[in-house]
Amino acid sequence: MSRTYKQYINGSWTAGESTETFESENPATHETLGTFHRGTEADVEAAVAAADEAFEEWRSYSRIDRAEYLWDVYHELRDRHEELGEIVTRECGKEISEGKADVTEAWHMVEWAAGDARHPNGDVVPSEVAAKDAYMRRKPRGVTACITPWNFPVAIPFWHMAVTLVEGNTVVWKPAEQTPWCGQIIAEMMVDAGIPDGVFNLVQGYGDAGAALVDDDRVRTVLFTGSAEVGHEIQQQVSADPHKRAACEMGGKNAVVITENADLDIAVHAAVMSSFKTTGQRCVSSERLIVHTNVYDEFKSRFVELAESVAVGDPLDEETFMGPLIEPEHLDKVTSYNELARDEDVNVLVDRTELDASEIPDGHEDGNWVGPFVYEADPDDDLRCTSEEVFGPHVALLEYDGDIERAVEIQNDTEYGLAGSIISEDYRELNYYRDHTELGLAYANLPCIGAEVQLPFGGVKKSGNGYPSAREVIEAVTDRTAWTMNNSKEIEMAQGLSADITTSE
Ligand code: UN1
Repeated sequence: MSRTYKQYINGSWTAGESTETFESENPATHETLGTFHRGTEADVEAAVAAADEAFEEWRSYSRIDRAEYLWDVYHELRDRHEELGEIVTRECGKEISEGKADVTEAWHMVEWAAGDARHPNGDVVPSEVAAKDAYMRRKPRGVTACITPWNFPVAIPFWHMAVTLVEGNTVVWKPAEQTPWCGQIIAEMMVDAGIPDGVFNLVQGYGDAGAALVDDDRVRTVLFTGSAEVGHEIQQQVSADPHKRAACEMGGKNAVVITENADLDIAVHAAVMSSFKTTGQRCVSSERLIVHTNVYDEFKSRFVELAESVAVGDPLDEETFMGPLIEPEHLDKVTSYNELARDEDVNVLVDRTELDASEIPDGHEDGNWVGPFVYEADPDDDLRCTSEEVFGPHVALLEYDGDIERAVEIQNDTEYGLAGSIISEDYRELNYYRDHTELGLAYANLPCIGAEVQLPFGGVKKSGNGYPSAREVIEAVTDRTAWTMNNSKEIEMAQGLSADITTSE
């Protein structure tokens, strides 16, 4: 029997205004995991009002006192690692080591944010004038809307919320409608930590609730991680209001470059991880492999062999490499991109769009199953399949001839700029790639997934305008004041500017 869960607004669990509910489904089985009250505009309004009301008091606490609440959450995340990791896997379909890593990444972010509360904060800045002290102070901006995706249903909410709360902002959070159960458990942790009423609010639901949140005048900052389509809409809307700011992290059409100087063991390993981990459903997943002609044939045969055989199946089984896709609509999307690639006349090398019945574990016939789809295409052809983000295990081999400049040209030939990696033993190639790729996250001799929380995370171009994670989120959720104070009884100005007041007398 699945339970019906409430929202958490102004310190209380509430069904909210609507009688409408929605269900969370296990993507591997379609089993119902829970029923959730669907947030309405009125619920968003109540949550924002509560967050606005709670802000003055919350900001008056010291950063260290605010961080104490997060340390409690940190301990609960660690104590419930196994349980919550399994819930992540059951609700979003990632295989179990990924489900657990999601929880680990969450407590790393909480540790970073709460630990940062005791670190020096701000800069002491010199002045030309000896009697002046100058330093930088930060102020919280106020009510922060956090809108998070289903693919990292525990980690990404803490990328958004941990720093935001420590810096003295209040939060209204709308998790993805596909993973409300993870949202519920995180809210329970905040309640267990005793977070003051109104400081943290959970509204469950769909895009209409998210839109109402972005729209509310009292929301000062919007942190969004998700699709480029929604993110760009948010950016446009928010830019029309001078009081608001949005930090958005969106998708990519990421690539791994494999040069003629690559160690092919590393290349094949990194490419399989980059393309198929999380069933290709990371915003940093790779859908393009840019391979030098001298190593192309060997790379291709080794990569294809693994793509033919990687284990797709029950994500709770430790032997599984790829779980299901998140939902039937997404299965349709990935399938249609595989068809589109065929229509665009690429050379298909592996097509596991429809898995064999024997590959699907018993009791999982209804899951959203898909296997790898691998093809080769000409990097000079203007194709939709090699330029649009699919968000699935759909990957193109792009053969190039020439030097690293040519490989980087192909890498940069995309509207996106999130993550990428280069496989090479030649330091000149590595450094050229590092300095000339249009990317927020770049790796050498590694997969292009798996960033750690203490690094900046985010992209350039169509992939993002701000960094709703790690250190950079501080910039998004605070305003700086450059504070200058005079210790002298005289006023002395910098730049040789005269401080004399002359009169006509
Ligand atoms: C995402 O791809 O949506 O770097 C987030 C990584 C993870 C986060 C990915 N730490 O792969």
